[in-house]
Amino acid sequence: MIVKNPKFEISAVSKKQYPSKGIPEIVLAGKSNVGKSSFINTLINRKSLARTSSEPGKTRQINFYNIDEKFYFVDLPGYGYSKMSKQEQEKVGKFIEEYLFSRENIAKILLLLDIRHKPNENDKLMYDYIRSTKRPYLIIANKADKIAITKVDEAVQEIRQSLNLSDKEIVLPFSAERKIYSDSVWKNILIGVEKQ
Ligand SMILES: Nc1nc2c(ncn2[C@@H]2O[C@H](COP(=O)(O)OP(=O)(O)OP(=O)(O)O)[C@@H](O)[C@H]2O)c(=O)[nH]1
Ligand SMILES: [Mg+2]
Repeated sequence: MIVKNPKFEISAVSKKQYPSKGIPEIVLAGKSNVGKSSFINTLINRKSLARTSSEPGKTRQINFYNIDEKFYFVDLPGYGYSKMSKQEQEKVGKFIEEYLFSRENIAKILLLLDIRHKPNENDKLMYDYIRSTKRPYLIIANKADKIAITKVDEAVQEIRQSLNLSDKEIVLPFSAERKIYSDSVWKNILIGVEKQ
């Protein structure tokens, strides 16, 4: 898809701050530093609309990016960022849960994983949680530029096995750094937008 006019719309930490336009929402979930904000920038061809950092813990609120009035990319704070205080982690966890569980507009949840690593305990918890919301979801194996192209299929298979995925569940490789595999990712996102 060619995005013409992506805009940051609002940061939210509670329901009353969510946008009220009623357009579908494509949500980015995953551990800190896995590349959720970079993913958005890469797909929409903007260098830094979503704020990114090599330090984990950059995104601290729920950020809504309006994509040509067609849908929102919703950038969530990452989990597993140990430098955040326990109290702060709990607070962030609660508003993420509230959003994921109550928001009617969610068209699809994208769980980002690092293609180089097996999902850890937190990733597994998030995966289970996403399933429990009964929303459509898609797993993205990001940072595919970090491994040899000949190893990509194998790495995807390992992720599938460690999450015990069925044939119906989709895992797509991606690289926010090099913008490879973006066609199939766009296709899958747009199916979600249209279905909502
Ligand atoms: N090599 C490589 N680096 C990436 C890729 N995607 C993201 N990065 C890098 O990973 C770091 C973290 O990226 P962010 O997009 O800020 O990660 P995030 O998931 O939004 O992190 P939080 O906001 O802390 O939850 C940055 O230094 C990015 O440049 C990728 O596909 N390949
Ligand atoms: Mg971020």
